[in-house]
Amino acid sequence: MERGTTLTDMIYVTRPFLPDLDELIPLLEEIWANRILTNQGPFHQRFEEELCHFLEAKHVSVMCNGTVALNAAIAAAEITGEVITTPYSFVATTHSIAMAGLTPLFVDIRPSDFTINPARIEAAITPQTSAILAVHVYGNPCDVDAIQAIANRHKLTVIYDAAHAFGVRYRGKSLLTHGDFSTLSFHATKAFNTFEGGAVISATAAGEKLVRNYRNFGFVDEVTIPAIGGNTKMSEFNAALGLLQLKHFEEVRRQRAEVDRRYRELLAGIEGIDMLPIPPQVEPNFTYFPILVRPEFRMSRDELYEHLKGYGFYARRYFYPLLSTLPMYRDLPSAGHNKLPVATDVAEQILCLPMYHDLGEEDQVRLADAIRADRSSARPVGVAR
Ligand code: T4K
Repeated sequence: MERGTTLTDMIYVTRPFLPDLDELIPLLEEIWANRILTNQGPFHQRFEEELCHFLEAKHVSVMCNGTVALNAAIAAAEITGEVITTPYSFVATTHSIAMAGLTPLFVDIRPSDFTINPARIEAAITPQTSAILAVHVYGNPCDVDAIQAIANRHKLTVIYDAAHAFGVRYRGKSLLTHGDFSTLSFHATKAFNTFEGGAVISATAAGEKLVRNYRNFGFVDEVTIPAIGGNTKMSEFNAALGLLQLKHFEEVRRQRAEVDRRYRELLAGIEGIDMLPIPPQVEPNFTYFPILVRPEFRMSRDELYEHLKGYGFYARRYFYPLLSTLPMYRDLPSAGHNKLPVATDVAEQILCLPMYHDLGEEDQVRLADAIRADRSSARPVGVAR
């Protein structure tokens, strides 16, 4: 049955795009025939080559997920001490700093696009600071020029967590061409998925070499292991799927753009509901559709979240709670919420609405009606309207 035609269907925040199984079978037959399942086999190699082309990047190293991509970039950057970062992200961002034995140093975000505020970075730098880990949150480009200028002045490494930024173009070119490293996630919930997967984009061949050594236990060759590494390789199955998904990406992006356009029309003019504008000179990938539920709206964000569930819409509070409030980070000197007023407010007001390629217009209209409806009028899922 088509999505949207049954009253018992829950609509989740996302639904992955999958190609026809028929398209995948020949690739699986190839894997079955040659029995190379992993360890940087032929599909892995082809996927990296095609990603280099598509992402306009010279050095792409695929990984088994976006979190280990962050781990690999941090290891390759040989960072020490403190890392300036945003508290407004998915938990993997801050955890990757802590897991490397480094200290996160939180800096507030900009109200315009929720990326780290470069005007706050310089004052936060201490003699222990060696890097900036910024996030292109929802695919919104960080202020890459200002960040690079600060990094150059203070000799800091720049890593972009670009988990949300696959295929995003900024000022006519790939957003992933900035910084020393950028990391991607190809998780099922992303605009481009390989079920699980990720990648590190390195600015230099030397950086790429270190990332790739990390990916394979630190091996350089059979008997040379100069550094500590993990096993963060992508399997041949995921790489083959990635090659196939790449063929469909632009069509999926077009479909998502249409869903985004409809939301902007349907939600315009609701008092207390703010949508984030698409930033200038950006070609987005439309992975998320965040709204802010302002105090002027007649329900709180959490009330609206529950209210929408009553209508069968499972929106998500990406990103709440703020990472600086988590038990392992909240005692850090940089974590005080008086130092992070913008991020604190945004985390309290954010709600990401369902966003995926084949979200139907009928469902979007129902969702917009539910946002307009009274709290008392919520109907349990499955009850005929
Ligand atoms: N950096 C940033 C900025 C990130 O946002 C992320 C991940 C990372 C780093 C780390 O990358 P990875 O290591 O994950 O590659 C999800 C994702 O698991 C996570 O990848 C993502 N960010 C984060 C923002 O969201 P959950 O726990 O909210 O996902 P879950 O399982 O509740 O899924 C949401 C909805 O999607 C479900 O209600 C239904 C739908 N769904 C989900 C899955 C997994 C499907 O339809 N099919 C599926 O297979 O974390």
